[in-house]
Amino acid sequence: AEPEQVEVALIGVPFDGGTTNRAGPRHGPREIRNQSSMVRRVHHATGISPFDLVRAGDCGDVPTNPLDLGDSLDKIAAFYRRVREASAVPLTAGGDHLISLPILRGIATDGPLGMIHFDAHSDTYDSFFGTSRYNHGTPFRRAIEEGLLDPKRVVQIGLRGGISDASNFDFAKQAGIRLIFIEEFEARGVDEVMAEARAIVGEQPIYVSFDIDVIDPSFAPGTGTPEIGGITTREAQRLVRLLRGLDIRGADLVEVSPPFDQGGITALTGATMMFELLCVLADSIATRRPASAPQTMLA
Ligand code: NNH
Ligand code: MN
Ligand code: MN
Ligand code: MN
Repeated sequence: AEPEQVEVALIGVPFDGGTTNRAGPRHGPREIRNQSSMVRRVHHATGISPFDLVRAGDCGDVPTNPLDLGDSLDKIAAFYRRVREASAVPLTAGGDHLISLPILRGIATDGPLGMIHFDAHSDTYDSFFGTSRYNHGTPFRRAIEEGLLDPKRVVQIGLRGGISDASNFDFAKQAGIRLIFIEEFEARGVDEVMAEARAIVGEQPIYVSFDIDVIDPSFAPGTGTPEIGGITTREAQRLVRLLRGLDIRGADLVEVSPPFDQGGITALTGATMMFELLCVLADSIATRRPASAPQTMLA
């Protein structure tokens, strides 16, 4: 589909990141698509199909340039600007988490967004892999510096990696991000954590970023930086379902790395979580849409 034809644009960004060309997350969108036929089309929790609520269509992969990081970021941002101009909401399969930066450059055109970010890592390093400022581990530092995110409306949930170099957490805390480490998550539980997250982001527009490595490697081994002691798939589903009602302007599911996957389990987990995100996005769009707008199905 073209972005102009849909309300939810499903998009693949097959991109590995900047410094390394080690093939990994670039294969994520393909394997997530391969698994998506396994994913049920009617939501267990609501009994409603998102495809009955919104026009959602696969807009294909954004072409990137493995040999030129800056060119890749420009191509991604330009594609999402077009999606934004078409008033479609992008739901992205990654790809290295760095892709969230050019996605935000494309869609945060009316001022900074809030964000609910599920991840084992904060991804707020100043640089990673030597000196590069545009790389794996850095997207949300850059997004805050560029005014794409309002850090006081950002919540990170599930953190447990990168403890040996705490500099990224220092930045995140000073910026005003609410960091919820896995120990606090375990102590308080899904519902209480999400009630707080919803209160922090409020009713203003937000972005949702879901790094597959927030889930325990027993359910999602196929990722570049697995961290034990993660959340279960059942907790992940409940977390995403509790986004319902928020004003979500875009979402991504990143860091599925098929070369490290076991029997496609990570791609299945990723495809299922994308379906959960689609259900929430469809509900968000349908409840905000003027009653007169036409609805046609395009699955
Ligand atoms: N592994 C690094 C850390 O310790 C950078 C982040 N890596 C990620 N982020 N996979 O999601 O924080
Ligand atoms: Mn992570
Ligand atoms: Mn990440
Ligand atoms: Mn990651």
